[in-house]
Amino acid sequence: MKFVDEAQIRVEAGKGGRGHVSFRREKYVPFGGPDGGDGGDGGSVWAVADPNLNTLADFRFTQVFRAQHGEQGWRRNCAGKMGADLEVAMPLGTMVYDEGTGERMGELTRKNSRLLVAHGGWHGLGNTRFKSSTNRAPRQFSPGSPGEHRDLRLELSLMADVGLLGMPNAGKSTLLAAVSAARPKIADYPFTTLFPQPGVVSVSPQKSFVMVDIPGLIEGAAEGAGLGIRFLKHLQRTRLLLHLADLLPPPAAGRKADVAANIRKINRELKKFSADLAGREQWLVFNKADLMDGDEAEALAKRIVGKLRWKGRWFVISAAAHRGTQNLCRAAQKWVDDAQKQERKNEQAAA
Ligand SMILES: Nc1nc2c(ncn2[C@@H]2O[C@H](COP(=O)(O)OP(=O)(O)OP(=O)(O)O)[C@@H](O)[C@H]2O)c(=O)[nH]1
Ligand SMILES: [Mg+2]
Repeated sequence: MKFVDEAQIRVEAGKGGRGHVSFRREKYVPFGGPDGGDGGDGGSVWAVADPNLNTLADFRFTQVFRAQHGEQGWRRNCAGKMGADLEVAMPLGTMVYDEGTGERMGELTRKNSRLLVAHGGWHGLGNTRFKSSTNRAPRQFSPGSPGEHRDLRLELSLMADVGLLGMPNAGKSTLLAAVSAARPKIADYPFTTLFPQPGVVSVSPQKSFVMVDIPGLIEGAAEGAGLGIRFLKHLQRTRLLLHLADLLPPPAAGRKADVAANIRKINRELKKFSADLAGREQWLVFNKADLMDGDEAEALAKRIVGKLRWKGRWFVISAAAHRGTQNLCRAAQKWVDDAQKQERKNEQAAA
């Protein structure tokens, strides 16, 4: 399926049903009085988070969503039926904007989050409501009010705890495939991955986190080189970045590849996109260790870390041979859990 992370839709709530005008007509009851019932409220439109979706692609086909109108009132003081609400399923991480005012209406950050995007119209009143001591046979009623209509702009920024970052061919998709049920495309040419893909990493039956794979970055991406940097927005909500680096990259432009320089290049592009993201917790993950002897890979990684004066954590793995991947995921899970705990504490302190 094509990945789409922006969409425009129109939502129309139902209008309220109008009130009814009628009078009791029964045998032996003269001057029966008014008995017109109220209309029903119009249905509202809700945006609802659906964890099974991860793209806004469906909105290319359906763009208008209408909730039901309320029914009109009936005689014998029977109220009209309310219009049914309409729920529009959207992926977790969807931000909803009112296109007319530019106002941000909210975002769907949790499973089952619901956001009212168009309020249904109010019901009209039947003539019974207008009865008074001076007007015993009112013919007034009120029409229902119209439901809200809105043009919405939807923006998706995937909800993931851990983001993968790195040059094309570093093995990002191979890592995601090794540790989750996701099946991203893997190939030995650059820019195999064309859109972000999340996967759930289950470290134990009770513990899991979401990892997102994005297209590779190259020098000049901020200026549009390669696939650009717009996909970095899908890392914005992550708590941890895993920066994958190929330990044995092919020579570039006739010169011996320099892993440390590659890592610096990626981080420069990251900074151009967002200082916030550049400051996020980042671990270096040296991949393709299977192409060397065990000790050699470790020693090479150590030299690169030294050259970079890297203060953060680093790992040596082989995504293809599933070596070191479990250990990496367990460490990532612990980091995510601790970050979550800390966030909850901060929220409590603020409340
Ligand atoms: N030997 C070896 N090859 C690997 C390893 N991990 C990935 N590869 C190979 O490296 C190539 C690129 O892997 P991908 O996972 O597609 O790389 P990527 O980082 O997702 O690349 P893009 O999507 O283009 O950004 C493929 O041919 C993989 O089979 C590894 O641990 N060892
Ligand atoms: Mg890939």
